[in-house]
Amino acid sequence: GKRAFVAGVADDNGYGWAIAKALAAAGAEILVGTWVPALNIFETSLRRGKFDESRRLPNGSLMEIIKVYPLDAVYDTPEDVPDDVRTNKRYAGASNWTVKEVAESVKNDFGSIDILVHSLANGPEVTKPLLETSRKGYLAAISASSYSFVSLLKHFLPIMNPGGASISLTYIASERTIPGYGGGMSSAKAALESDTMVLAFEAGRKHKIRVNTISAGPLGSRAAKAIGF
Ligand code: ZID
Repeated sequence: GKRAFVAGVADDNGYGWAIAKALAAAGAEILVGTWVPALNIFETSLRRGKFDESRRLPNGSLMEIIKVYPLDAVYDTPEDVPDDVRTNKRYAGASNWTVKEVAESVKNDFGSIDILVHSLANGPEVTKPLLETSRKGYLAAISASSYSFVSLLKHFLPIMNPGGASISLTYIASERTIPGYGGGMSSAKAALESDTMVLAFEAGRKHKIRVNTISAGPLGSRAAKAIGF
């Protein structure tokens, strides 16, 4: 069977959860990466059976999440983590959650994966028009929503089996003006789409790994509700 790592699952309402379910239904083993500040509530809910109804697969069985890895995809190595984050009480309880460390943990636990899913984005100023977006907000959107994929692929590639695939989720606001998708999020999706082409070339040549992105339709996820979409 195939093994998938799905980055960006913190509840049962988003694309990451739905993709994990589809992969599980097709027989894949599921590992997830959950944003550190959301880790506790996700693991508690999972343990208490709050997601059992939505874990149901077409054959009647329940999706098994083999392991939940804490992840913050805006940090590549422990050296990149600023002190205020490291000591923040929402982060202090977890460890090894930078991208490099998560890839190392998955390698130590399972050796390899076949499928890498990037289903995460964050734009702190998404409700602001681009004209009112700060440099800090713009760069934060790019860091969390675009470079996070470059970093995940870079660090997971060495443990991906040849013939494997990676995928991310984008939005058409990258190529058409969609008011309300601000804060540099439209820019971040444009970067993600361009990077998909370049990374497909590089990862395809070097490791026989496919790189694709899907332009998603509307889904009432936590992220979408936060921007009133
Ligand atoms: P979600 O909240 O379920 O997933 C986002 C996840 O990212 C959450 O679990 C966060 O905890 C996690 N996260 C945030 N920052 C970090 C970080 N630094 N490190 C690790 N994890 C982090 O929302 P979702 O399912 O909507 O989002 C998944 C992907 O789908 C994102 O790339 C979205 O941009 C993309 N997407 C979603 C939608 C949508 O409708 N939900 C659309 C397009 C793309 C869209 O906005 N018409 C109007 C709007 C849209 C489509 C059509």
